[in-house]
Amino acid sequence: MGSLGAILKHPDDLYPLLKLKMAARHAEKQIPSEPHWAFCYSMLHRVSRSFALVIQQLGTELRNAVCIFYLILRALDTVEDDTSIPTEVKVPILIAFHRHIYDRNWHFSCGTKDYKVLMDQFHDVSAAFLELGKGYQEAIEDITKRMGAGMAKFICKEVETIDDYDEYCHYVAGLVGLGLSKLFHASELEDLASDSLSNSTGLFLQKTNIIRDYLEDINEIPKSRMFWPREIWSKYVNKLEDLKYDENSVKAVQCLNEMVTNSLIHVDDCLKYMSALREPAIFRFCAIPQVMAIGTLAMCYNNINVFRGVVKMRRGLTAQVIHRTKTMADVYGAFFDFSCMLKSKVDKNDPNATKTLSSLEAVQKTCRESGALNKRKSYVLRNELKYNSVLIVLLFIILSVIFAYLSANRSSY
Ligand code: D9A
Repeated sequence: MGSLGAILKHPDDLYPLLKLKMAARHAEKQIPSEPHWAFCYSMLHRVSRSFALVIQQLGTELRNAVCIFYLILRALDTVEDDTSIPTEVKVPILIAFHRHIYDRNWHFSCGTKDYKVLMDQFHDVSAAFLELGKGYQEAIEDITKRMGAGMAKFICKEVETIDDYDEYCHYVAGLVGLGLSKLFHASELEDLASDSLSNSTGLFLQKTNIIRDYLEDINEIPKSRMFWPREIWSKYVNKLEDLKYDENSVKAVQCLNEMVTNSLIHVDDCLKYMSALREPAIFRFCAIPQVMAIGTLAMCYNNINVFRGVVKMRRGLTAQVIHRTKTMADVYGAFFDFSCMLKSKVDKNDPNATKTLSSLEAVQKTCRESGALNKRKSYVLRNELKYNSVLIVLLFIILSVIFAYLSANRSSY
C-alpha cells in the first residue's frame, strides 16, 4: 500500500510518523566527528533503524557504551549466522571474540551488505570500545565471552527440548538483558537488576523474533536455520518445514499458537523488570522493544501468514509505540490492549486455548491492579470519528489551497 493510502487508513499514524522522521533527521546531524565514532553511529543507524533512535536519546556516556555493545553483538551474530563459514573456522572465532574486541587490528570478513561493512571495518568498533570506561568494557567483555561460548555450543546442537530453547535464547538474548543491566548499573543511573528478570526481557524479545521469522529462517540458503523446539512442533508435524505447506495449515496455526503461549510465560518478569527502572530515558529504551514484542505476538497469533510471508507491525504503529511509551502506565496500557486483542483471537477449539487464556488473564490482572488503566488512548479501538476528523482536515486543506489560488489570481489582475 502506498504511504498516502496507509495514512488515510490509519490517520493516527501521521503525527507519530512525522515526529519519527524529524527525530531521524536530528539524529543524523548528531553523529560525532571522530571517524571511528562516526562509523559506529552511522552503522548503528543502518542496521537498526528505529531502535537506533531509541538508543540516541540516552545520555552520552551510556549511549556510547550501548552503541558499541550493540555493534559487537551484531558482529558476533554475523559470524554465527553466516552459514558459509565452516564449523572448524567459526567455533574458534566465536569462543575468542571477547579477546578480539581488545585488538585494534583484528577483523574477519563475512556476512553480506551492511554486516559485511561492519565486519570489514571492525577495527573502528574496537577503537571506540577501548575508549569506554573500565566498568562498561568489563560488562561487555563478560557477556561477549559467555555468548560466544553458548553460540559455539549450539552450532552442532539442535534445539530439541523447551529447555534447549530457553538455553539457546539465554545465550543470544537473555545475556543481552544481563549485559544491559550491568551497563545501566555502571552508569550509576540504576540499581543492578536480578539476572533472572534481565534474562526474561531478552527471552521475551527473542522468542517473538523466532516466531515471526519462521519462514525467513526455514528458507535460509544454503541451510535452513531451525529454532522452534522439536518438543513443541513434533506434536503437530513430522518435520519443522512441513508447517509451511498448505495442507498442514490447521496444525501449523495450532503449533504457532503454542509457541506464542510459551512466550507469554515471560511477560510477568518483563513487567517487573521495567517497573523497577527509574531513569526515564533508560525506561523508554527498555520498554519500547517490549511493547513492540507483545504487539508482534498479537499480530502473529492464529495468523497463517506467518508461514506465508512476513508479519510485521506496520511502520505507523511502530511510530505510535515509540511516541506513546513514556511511563509504566503506558506500558501497562499497551500490554492490556494487546492482551485483549490476543484474547479475542483465541479459538476455543485450539488445543492450548485454556492455557493461553489463563496466561492472558494473568497479564490483564497485573495491568488492572497497577491502577494505571484509566485515561488513556487504546491501541486497538478504532472509531470512525477519528477518521472523519481527518477527512475534515483534508477538506479544509484543499479549500485553503483553492482559496489561496483564487486570491493570488485575483491580485494579478
Ligand atoms: C537489544 Cl544492546 C537487542 N535486541 C533487540 C532490541 O532490544 C534489545 C540487541 C542488542 C541490544 C539490545 C533490548 C533493548 C532494551 C533492553 C534490553 C534489550 O534488555 C534489558 O535486550 C534484551 O531486539 C536483540 C535481542 C532480542 C536478540 C536481544 C530491539 C531491536 N529492534 C529492532 C526491531 C526488530 O524487529 O528486530 O533491535 C529494530 O528496531 O530495528
